[in-house]
Amino acid sequence: MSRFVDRVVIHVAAGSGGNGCASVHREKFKPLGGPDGGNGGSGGDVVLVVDGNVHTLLDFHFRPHATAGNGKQGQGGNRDGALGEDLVLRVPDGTVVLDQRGEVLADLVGPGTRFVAAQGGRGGLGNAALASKARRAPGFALLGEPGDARDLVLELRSVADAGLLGFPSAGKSSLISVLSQARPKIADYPFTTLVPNLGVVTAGDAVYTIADVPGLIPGASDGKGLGLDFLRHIERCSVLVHVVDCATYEPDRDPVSDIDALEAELARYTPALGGDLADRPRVVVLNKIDVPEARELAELVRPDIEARGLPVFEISTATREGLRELSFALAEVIEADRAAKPPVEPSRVVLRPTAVDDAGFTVEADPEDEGGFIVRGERPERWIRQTDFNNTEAVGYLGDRLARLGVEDALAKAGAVPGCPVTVGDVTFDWEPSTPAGIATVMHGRGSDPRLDTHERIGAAERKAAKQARRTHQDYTDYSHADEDDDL
Ligand SMILES: Nc1nc2c(ncn2[C@@H]2O[C@H](COP(=O)(O)OP(=O)(O)OP(=O)(O)O)[C@@H](O)[C@H]2O)c(=O)[nH]1
Ligand SMILES: [Mg+2]
Repeated sequence: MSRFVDRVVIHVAAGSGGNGCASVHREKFKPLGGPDGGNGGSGGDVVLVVDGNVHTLLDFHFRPHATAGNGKQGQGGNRDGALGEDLVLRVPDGTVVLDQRGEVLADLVGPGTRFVAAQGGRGGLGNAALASKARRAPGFALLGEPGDARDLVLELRSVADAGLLGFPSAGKSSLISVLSQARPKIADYPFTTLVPNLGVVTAGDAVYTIADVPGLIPGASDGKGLGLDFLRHIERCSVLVHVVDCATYEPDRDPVSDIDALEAELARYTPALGGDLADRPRVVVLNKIDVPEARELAELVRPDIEARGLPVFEISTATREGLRELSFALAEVIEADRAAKPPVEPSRVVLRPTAVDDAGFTVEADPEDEGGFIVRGERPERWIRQTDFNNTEAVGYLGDRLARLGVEDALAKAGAVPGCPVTVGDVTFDWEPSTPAGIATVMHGRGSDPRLDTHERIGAAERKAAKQARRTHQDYTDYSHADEDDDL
């Protein structure tokens, strides 16, 4: 028997981006023909996709680690590195993705619905792509970025329209077996059902799904019996069906107190998907009326239950009495609920909750380093990861980017003084606001690969850059925008 697993912790790691390449074109009579280093390929994503043929999270239980492919490095001759391969993980309909703290990141409903669980790192730009008017021959390339890596919790919350609730042995599995093609295990001992079963019911034109969850007993909310965990499988249901055993011999039970006991347990369950089970429509099924005493008891309690405003159906799964009426009545409630809800769009792409890009950054005093500052922000931190700190040109380029974003001004405003430590991501610099780029100390170094035959023209560009540097910061910012590489 295959095992049913409805909660797993998985570790997803996207691929890293490949490094960009710094290369100079060579030909027989033109040995230094300009930058031709290609870009690194982006790392592959780890993507979750709902597959209607997958019904359990069992696979992830055995293989909890998922890693996508790395992007390849760029090469000379303007050859870009290959993209890393995406890793696609197939999950059952109704899989909820949570982070380690229990926050819901995505609710995957409808076959084809996708969720990027870990985004691949960007490939670094090669020096060909980094060349611009002001920087004709960059002697550096950007590094590829690491891919996202995180731990996620996957929880299956079955997508069923009707959920069967009841004490053990009330006949829930028997009911699903006579209403649908599902064949769950049925036996006369309690807790026969250990995992939820789903069945598809056809009533006239209506087709709906019904879920049978393990039986509940008083104290379930304190972990008695199988506890309340399985209730997550009825969270999405349009209607809850109380299946009541009218033929039980247990002395202290009767249909009304059974319903009260289960309602008390239900009230202590908090649905993770929000909403409240209390306002979900309910239907009461009085089962086993093929037993004469049970029929009598059902007749007796029916008015009391109806007085609470609950529709009551007397049935026998053994003789199939009352089933047709019940199945049509459930269809009616479900159809009404479907009509009231916005339609679920299958193949809806669920985006990552954290924005890939935000324009902003913050500067704050470093609590651990007197006089130091920390710059936080998606872009500054990314740029740090892309920088090869062994290459002064690359560091200069980083300085330009940070200055253009306004980091320089913000640091000055926050009270940063020359030489104070500034941390961005996992790198700490000594702040040197002597050039408009601040952190950059090699303002003159950009675009001057000495191997290049165009170096005279570059000398001119260099002089222009130095002139720009003496201008006001505003002018400088405008000038730099010509590069249009903020988002690289
Ligand atoms: N006489 C009679 N017995 C029934 C009827 N429905 C179910 N039973 C019996 O009741 C017992 C329990 O039935 P199940 O369908 O396994 O009950 P359950 O609610 O799924 O029980 P758990 O899975 O343990 O929570 C079995 O022996 C069934 O044959 C009925 O309509 N009439
Ligand atoms: Mg059962």
